Amino acid sequence: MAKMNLSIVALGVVLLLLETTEAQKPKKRLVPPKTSKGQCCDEVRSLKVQVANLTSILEELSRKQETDLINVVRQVMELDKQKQQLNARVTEAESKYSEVNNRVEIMQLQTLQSATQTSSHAIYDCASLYGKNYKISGEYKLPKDDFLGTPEISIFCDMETNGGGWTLIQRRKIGLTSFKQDWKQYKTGFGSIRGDFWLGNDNIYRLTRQPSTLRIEMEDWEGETRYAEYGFFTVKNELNSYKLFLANYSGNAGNSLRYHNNTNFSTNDKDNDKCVDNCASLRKGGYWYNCCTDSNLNGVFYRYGEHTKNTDGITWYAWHGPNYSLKRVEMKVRPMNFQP
Ligand SMILES: [Ca+2]
Repeated sequence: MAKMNLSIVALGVVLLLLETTEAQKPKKRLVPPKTSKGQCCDEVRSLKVQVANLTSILEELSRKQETDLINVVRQVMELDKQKQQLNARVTEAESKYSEVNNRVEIMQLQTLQSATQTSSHAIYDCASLYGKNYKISGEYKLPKDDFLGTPEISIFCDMETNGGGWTLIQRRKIGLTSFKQDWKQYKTGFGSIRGDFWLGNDNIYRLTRQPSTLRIEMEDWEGETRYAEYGFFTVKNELNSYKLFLANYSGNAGNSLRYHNNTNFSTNDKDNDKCVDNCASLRKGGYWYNCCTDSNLNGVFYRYGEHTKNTDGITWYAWHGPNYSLKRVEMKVRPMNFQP
């Protein structure tokens, strides 16, 4: 019995041993994945570290790039500023040069004028100056006219446009000179010959006693330019209210002075228009008003941004209608028979 019992115990031990080995088997199988998982995690960890390093390198690079870019932009801005300063210096030098040049011109002219005062080669306008070989645009002097009793005047000559020889009778470009002036001012002229001015109705009469051409050049706020030319242009004297006569339109701005043909000059203190209203007062400038206007080159100067709000601006209806005030205008005359 005891032997049997022993063998049962032995069998039991064997079985138990077998069971434990069986039980250990799966454990043994678990070992290899356990080690590979460890390797993988290490690899992932090291990759993560590498990625982190690369990311920080990238970040540093992009920061550096940004600073580099900012530096380059700064340098460009600095260079731009220097360029502007140099440009300003060049402009200043140029303007000084042209100023000096102009003074020399005027001195030469005055010498010439005093030398030819008694000769028959009289100087009437920019066209006769051009004929005497003065071919630089700028300010000149006209001697007094004893016959008309008009004094010596400063004139501005355009010696370039379409052959040159043009005497400016009006200019709008700066906008600081008011054109809301009375009869007396429009008669003698006002403003600055290098800036905005009206040459004066007496002087316009003096210039257009010889058969003349009128050229009007205009610029809008978009920088586009147009012109209107009248092959025939003249005004009468003060006794006849500087009545306007013109004909033979050509150009690309449209014929917005035709409506003013055969009309007298009006100012806010002298209503010579063909209307119940006082056009000069309504439109705030002296002009050859009909009833009232198809153009008003002596209207109010409105700056960019406010140039499309009013009807009393510098208008030329055929181009921009009644609500657009032009940026720049020049009115100039020369004899019909001028040969460049
Ligand atoms: Ca009236």
